[in-house]
Amino acid sequence: MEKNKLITAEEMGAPQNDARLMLGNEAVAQGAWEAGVRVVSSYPGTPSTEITEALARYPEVNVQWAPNEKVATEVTFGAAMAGARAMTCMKHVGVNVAADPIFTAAYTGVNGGLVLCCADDPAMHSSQNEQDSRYYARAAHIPMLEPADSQECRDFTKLAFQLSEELDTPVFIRLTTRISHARSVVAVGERDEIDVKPYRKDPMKYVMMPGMARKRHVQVEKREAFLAEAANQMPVNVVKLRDTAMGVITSGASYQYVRDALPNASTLKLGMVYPLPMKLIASFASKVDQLIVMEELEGLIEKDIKAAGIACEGKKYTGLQGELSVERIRSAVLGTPMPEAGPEDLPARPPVLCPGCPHRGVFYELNRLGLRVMGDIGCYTLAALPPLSAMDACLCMGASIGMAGGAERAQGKEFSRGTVAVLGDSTFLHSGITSLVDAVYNREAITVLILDNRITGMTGHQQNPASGREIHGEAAPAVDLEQLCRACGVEHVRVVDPFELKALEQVLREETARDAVSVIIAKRPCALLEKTTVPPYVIEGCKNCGACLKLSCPAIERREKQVVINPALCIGCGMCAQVCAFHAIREGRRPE
Ligand SMILES: Cc1ncc(C[n+]2csc(CCOP(=O)(O)OP(=O)(O)O)c2C)c(N)n1
Repeated sequence: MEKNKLITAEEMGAPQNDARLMLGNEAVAQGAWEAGVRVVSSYPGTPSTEITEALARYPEVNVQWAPNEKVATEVTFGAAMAGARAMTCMKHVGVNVAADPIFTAAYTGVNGGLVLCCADDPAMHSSQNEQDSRYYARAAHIPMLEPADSQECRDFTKLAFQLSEELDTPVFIRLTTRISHARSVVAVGERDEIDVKPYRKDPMKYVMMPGMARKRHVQVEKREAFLAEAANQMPVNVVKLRDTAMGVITSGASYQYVRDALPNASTLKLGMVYPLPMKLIASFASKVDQLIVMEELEGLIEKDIKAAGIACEGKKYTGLQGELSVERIRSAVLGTPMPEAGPEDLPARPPVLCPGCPHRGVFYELNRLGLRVMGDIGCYTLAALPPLSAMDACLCMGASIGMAGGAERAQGKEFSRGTVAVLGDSTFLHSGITSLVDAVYNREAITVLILDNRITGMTGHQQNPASGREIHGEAAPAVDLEQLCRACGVEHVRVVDPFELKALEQVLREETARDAVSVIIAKRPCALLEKTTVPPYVIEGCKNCGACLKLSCPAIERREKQVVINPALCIGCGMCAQVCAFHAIREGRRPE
């Protein structure tokens, strides 16, 4: 770790010969490509997914989907240890899954650069919580960079690889939804073809038994102290003195809001949010009359500044929840009234399962049979909403099976006769398998329903190990879910077509009645994956009983007093015809 080797402003910008309008996520991919990344392994998760998808378009990079974030991190760690620049990308909750290898990779360090890109989702646009990944950087003692626009996404990613190799550590890039999914102009450069470094056996560095790990921990502390000092000079942390009556310390998307809301305020924009440049902060604080910290989610930076004995305020203005905005900052700091919210009488438009979604019939039957549903994360979580209303709990990816098992231990086996654990194919492969093994091993009587729609639907159709294709769309070996469940020791495995409601009901009744673990695989491709050739259904002789509306199909509408099928939306799955007691719904005629 030679001090003079740390990055200069010119190096950060690199030679630039082209400018493009890019999503933050695309710019991260561009930066990684320019930095000579060779191996990328990720698990999809909004708002991070497009980074890996964009990287898959660069032929020089070996890009793969992994079954989960832990595997992805281990694969990229292995690649970095073996000398290649490598990167893994995930959403914030993915870091929880990957935390085990991440914490110890901070001890071993790397050979080729290793970048861990995590995208947080303040306001939970598509997440189950608002956790702040900056805590991970602190807890694992890993440096963290936070870009504030697409240009910085590209620049900071290049810098992250450089820092990783210079300092022998993984480096985090932290994004948030507004940085990942906003477009701005990016000056791009050429790819640096960085050679793969030689592989060197070095058990003292890479075998983390207590004796070795204790020595490496000393290195971690030294590295952190060095970087905390170097951070004071790093060009990613930028002071702009304007009116010195007010100074704002901020980073990422919050910086953009601050510039609009408080254009005259002096700013310290932190490009590195861990470790913090405390001397630079102290110097900035000494130049302004009032010091404010504007950060989304937790008040980490504010706490550290206060702990250093520097007076500042932050969370008193904004609280811990949701995204900041120009209006929110103006209102909190300047007392400007918040703009009026939109009209309150607008009808709510909750998201719904697509027309023809194979999950629909499953939840319709689960509701009808009055079964308790231990749910999971995927498109099917939407079935928690009325009228399907078929979910009792949803915690995190893969949790459904464990929750059903725990409930059985609390309530007894009889409880499992009225309970089903439901999860998708990607989620089962992500983190459901081990819980299934647990259920068999501990002689539970739970019923597991795997919704095998041959794709990772929720995050926008990524391939997975059961889909038979890899990230580039090429054929790949497909995990046989039926065989896999049998190999886990499940004796009762049934495969059903979720469009066949009667058969589905029968199988549900039989399998929930068992005294042993059983698995039902509801197998039918996602409605957006395979277009049906069936003509839209029509309603004739409707008795207006509303039974078909309980399917919650967007193609079935009540227009004034009449229930009709919208031919532009109907894909002809025929489930509505099955639930109509009056046989008033039938296949329409193919257009001439
Ligand atoms: C740990 C973690 N990683 C990633 C995600 C993002 N995510 C939400 S659902 C989902 C997968 C859904 O796929 P699948 O289980 O096949 O169900 P589908 O949406 O296709 O019905 C993913 C990757 C997440 N919520 N948590």
